[in-house]
Formats: sequence, C-alpha cells, structure tokens
Amino acid sequence: MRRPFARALAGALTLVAGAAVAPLAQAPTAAADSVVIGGQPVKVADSPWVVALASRDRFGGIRDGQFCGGVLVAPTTVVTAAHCLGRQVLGGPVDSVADFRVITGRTELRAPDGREIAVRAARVNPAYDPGTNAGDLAVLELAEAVPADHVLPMAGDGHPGYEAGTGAAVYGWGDTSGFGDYAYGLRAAQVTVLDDEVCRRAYPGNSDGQYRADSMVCAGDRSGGKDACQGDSGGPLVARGRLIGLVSWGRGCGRADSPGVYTRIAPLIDFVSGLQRGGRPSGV
Ligand code: 4AZ
Repeated sequence: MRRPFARALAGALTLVAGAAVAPLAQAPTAAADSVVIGGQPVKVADSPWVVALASRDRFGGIRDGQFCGGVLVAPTTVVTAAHCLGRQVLGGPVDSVADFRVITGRTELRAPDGREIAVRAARVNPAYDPGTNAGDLAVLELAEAVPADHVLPMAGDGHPGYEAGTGAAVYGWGDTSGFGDYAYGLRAAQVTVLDDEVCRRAYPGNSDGQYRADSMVCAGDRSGGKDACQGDSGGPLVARGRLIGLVSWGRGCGRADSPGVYTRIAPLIDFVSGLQRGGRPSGV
C-alpha cells in the first residue's frame, strides 16, 4: 500500500488524497549509528535559517512537538514541504496551522533557547500534487520577523548548485536510523546532487513514485548511508550557499539505490516571492 511519509501525515492530520508516493522508512543499509542519516551534529547558530516546525497539541511535548523542518527565506517567510501541512485547500489559505510554532535558534529541541514564532498564514503551492508529490512546497508567514541575516537565499535556475556532482548539505531533526530514532539535536549530512537521469532510473514511476526533473531534484551518496529521513521533511538542501531543495520523499532512508528526492526551488521562487510582505525573499 502506498503510505504517507510525513510525520505530520502519519499523525493526527488528514491526508488530502489519501495517496503519497513514498513508503515509510524501510530497512536502511546505513549502519544504525549513522546519523539526519549519516550526518553530524551542527549548531543552528551556523545555519540560522533552519527552523523546526512544531505542534505540541498534535505531537506532544517530546522533542517539543517537532514534526517537520523549514527554511527562512525572508524575515517573516518560511518555506516547508506542502505535505507537512496535512489537510489543505490547494492554492488556498490553510486553516490548520493555528497551533504551529516555528522554532528558530534552538539546536537542541529540549533546550529553551531561541524563539517560538506563531504562523500568521500559510499558503500551499497551487501546483502541488499530493498524488505525485510534485511541487511539494508551502509558505508560512510568521507573526514576528527574524533578523535579516537569518535568511537563506533561494537558488534560481542558473545557479550552479543544481549541477550534478555538486556537494550539498541537508539539515534536520528527523530520524537518524530509519527505525524511528528521532534526533534531539540538529544534524546535517553531506550529499551529492545527482544527474536527473540517475534520479529517473531510481524512481521510474512504479509504486515507489516518479522523479520529475521539472519540479524535483535528487541527491544522495554513492554508497548510501547519507540521506534525509522521516521528520526532516520540509528542511533545507543547500548547495553553494543557496537553497536548492526541500526534503520531500524517497524510498526508505540511506539506501544506495534510493536517493532522497527534494522539491526543486527554482520554479517556485516567483510563487514564494509573490506572497512576501515587506521585502521580497532573495533569489537569483
Ligand atoms: C519522510 O518520510 C521521508 N530518504 C523524507 C525523506 C526521505 C524519505 C522519507 C528521503 O518524510
């Protein structure tokens, strides 16, 4: 059976179409101690644009209710995966975010550091297709602004970060093993942006889902073991200093034959910027 892949959707939220392209984490090839999968602890002070999305009502107090990641692209603008929002009116306002908190400046989820900011409004990419996961992006408008130097610029089409072979980093508080070992501390893993043809071969469109180069980018590690996993969804894939992708889906976690699939940012810059009040998010 095709199953939802976001912790948000695995939790109390309702699926839009009841279908999603990725299975929950399967047995990974990564060693159990490889931790994101195959990552290392990092400090949010060095990557202040990484945020945690939390809902204590829905996901309890453990790890402060974290269920997805997100990225600050302007002082009051976070982008995350559309599938993190659960029930939604495609293209319309989302009414289910009242209890969402965007946590900034908190490396360790059990610590009181940083700030929790309410979400004033949320908007799902109208082109998001929950069946194929194409265009998996939503924009959260924050009730309070963060400092301007906490934002990460988005990468437009010409940015070299999209070239196959480019080193990239993925950040999150998600599953570190593929067996539900969610992190308390922020982690990052170094991955490589892969050729679209490699991504298409990995996900040709069977029950595991289909890679679409116009709206997705895929990245992984030749020998596996470095990847995003459940709970990392919506978090950033960064290459050459810019946001190129958001953690979206994949077959399991850390498998050499199954790279992580990310929402491609470039085609969505106009959508994100168009929602911006008081200063557009930057993009090239
Ligand atoms: C998930 O379940 C998920 N390995 C996120 C990323 C990947 C797999 C699953 C990529 O949210």
